[in-house]
Amino acid sequence: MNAQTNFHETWVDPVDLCSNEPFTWSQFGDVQPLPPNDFESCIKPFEHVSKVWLRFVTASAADLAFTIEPFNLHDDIDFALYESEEGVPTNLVRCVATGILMDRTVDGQSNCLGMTGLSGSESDQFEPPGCDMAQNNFVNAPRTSRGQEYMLLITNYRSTMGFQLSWTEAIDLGNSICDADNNEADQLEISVNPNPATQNLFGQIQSGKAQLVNLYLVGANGTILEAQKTDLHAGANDFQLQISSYPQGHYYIFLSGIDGITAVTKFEIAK
Ligand SMILES: [Ca+2]
Repeated sequence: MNAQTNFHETWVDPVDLCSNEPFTWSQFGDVQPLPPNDFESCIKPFEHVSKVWLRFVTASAADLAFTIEPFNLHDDIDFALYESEEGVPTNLVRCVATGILMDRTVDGQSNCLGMTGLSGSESDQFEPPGCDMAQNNFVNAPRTSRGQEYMLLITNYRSTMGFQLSWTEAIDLGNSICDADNNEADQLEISVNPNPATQNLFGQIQSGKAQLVNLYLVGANGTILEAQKTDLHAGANDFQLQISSYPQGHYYIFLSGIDGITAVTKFEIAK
């Protein structure tokens, strides 16, 4: 890319959210463009190691409230919410950059790590970088109008582990930007039992098409414990994992399919 490149041209590959189901991003990987200098975002280039852009359209007026929960609960997730038009940000509306101060311990700054989001109980619109006792990870949930498009930049300062975004007020998403993506062939879902498990974990994967996926067993701290490639056929696919050698605790299974489709489930090992 040279200096003459219009940054907008590099922005047209966000992940489109087409429903109000919780959205999971299993692991940051793609290098995505930074926010342009046009906007006084509170997120600066040195403030993160990984990032992803999401895009959505509100189908009706709603309070735009969500939580973003990092899978690694000590991660520092920041975000910037922009109004946008056809994939081009036009107005920065909310920004959260709270994060730990490096000369202090993580334990004393838990109010600046972990879950973040938009909340109706907040009145501030921006949380600057840094951490003091007056700061938290939440800013005001804006009222949105029907048909408004948004782009949401989500960054992770501490790791490439992913997150789950959950809508916490009633909201309908989706319109023409989703028609091409809202395809049954993109279905990928995973469930496991028993939970908690002790010896063997039995799982079922629902896939909208035949595909080769990567399956990861991940510890609560984000460590990948096992990785395997699994050939799925369209429909229900059973699998089994021997988990007796792992200590008691919480674990995740991540699936990463072709086309960037992912699925995740959380379970517990009990002794
Ligand atoms: Ca706040």
